[in-house]
Amino acid sequence: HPEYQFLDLLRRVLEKGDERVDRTGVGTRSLFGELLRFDLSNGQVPIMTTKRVYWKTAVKEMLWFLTGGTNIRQLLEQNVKIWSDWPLEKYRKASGTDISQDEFEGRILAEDEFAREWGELGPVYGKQWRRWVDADGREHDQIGTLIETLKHNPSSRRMLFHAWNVGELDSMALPPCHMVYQFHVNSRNELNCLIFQRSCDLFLGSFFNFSGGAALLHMLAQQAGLTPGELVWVGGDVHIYLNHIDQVREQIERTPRPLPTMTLTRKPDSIDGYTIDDFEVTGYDPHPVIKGDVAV
Ligand code: DHF
Ligand code: TMP
Repeated sequence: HPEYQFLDLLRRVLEKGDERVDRTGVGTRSLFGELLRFDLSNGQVPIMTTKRVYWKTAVKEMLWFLTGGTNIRQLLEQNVKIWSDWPLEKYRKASGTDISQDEFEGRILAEDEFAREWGELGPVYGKQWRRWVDADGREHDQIGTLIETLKHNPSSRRMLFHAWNVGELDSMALPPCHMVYQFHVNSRNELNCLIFQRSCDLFLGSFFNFSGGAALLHMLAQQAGLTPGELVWVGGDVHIYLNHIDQVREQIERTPRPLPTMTLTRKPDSIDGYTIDDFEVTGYDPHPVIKGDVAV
């Protein structure tokens, strides 16, 4: 079962991880340089089963990246709250108030001006993927270029998009974690994707990264007239936060259930046409959710 690769990684990080203090002050156990492979060619998707993963939230996040958006308002309109902590922290510091997350999110939704000023994450994923600005001020749509290459020159070794725009890192709320996506088409017309993630929160972020990556692979394959192949995931600093250790111990005791399958119910005219309703996941019967606090 493919999920054992992931559970083994959790176990190794718990047992052998180097314990250190990280940027957030929470502390982690961490290993460096890990690789997981998931085969999507049989319809299965790496939506893990040893705890319930909110895969729709992960797909909505991926769709938001693809719009080129960088403001949390778009996410909140879809009831997605996973990116609120960072603007909230910034607003609390700047205003000196202790506004609740609910109230902050309410104001982002209700007030245009407030959303423009406080909902913005800076030039994060969406901006770099769809509108990377070069030294001459020209914008580059890396996703558009990728799809054209997949269609017309699929043997290329240059099919990738990148979010680590060095000159703009300082204006991002968080520098990109999943920063490079490279693609490959094999002789069976299957589309393979390699995600390079420099930093991975194994208990919270990873599930979203695998699920979102799988959704992206499905959309790109469909747009380019290919079928999904392998999702290869490479992690740099792969860690478990110290306040997630009990949860991870509980999770690794669980027995994986069959992975679900993903299908697209419709073929939109372009990569910009997808909505959450186009994704159908069947056979998802996970173990119960396990909660953990995110380190900000
Ligand atoms: N920082 C840290 N420390 N870890 C992260 O995983 C992380 N991820 C970011 C931004 N910064 C981060 C963006 N992605 C959650 C999941 C993904 C994510 C941010 C947060 C999260 O809190 N997940 C919870 C709740 C899910 C929900 O309420 O929908 C989970 O239990 O999966
Ligand atoms: P860092 O910038 O100091 O590495 O902190 C980013 C944290 O967020 C780190 O724990 C990794 C985690 N993360 C993910 O695991 N997946 C994601 O998609 C994002 C955005 C962050």
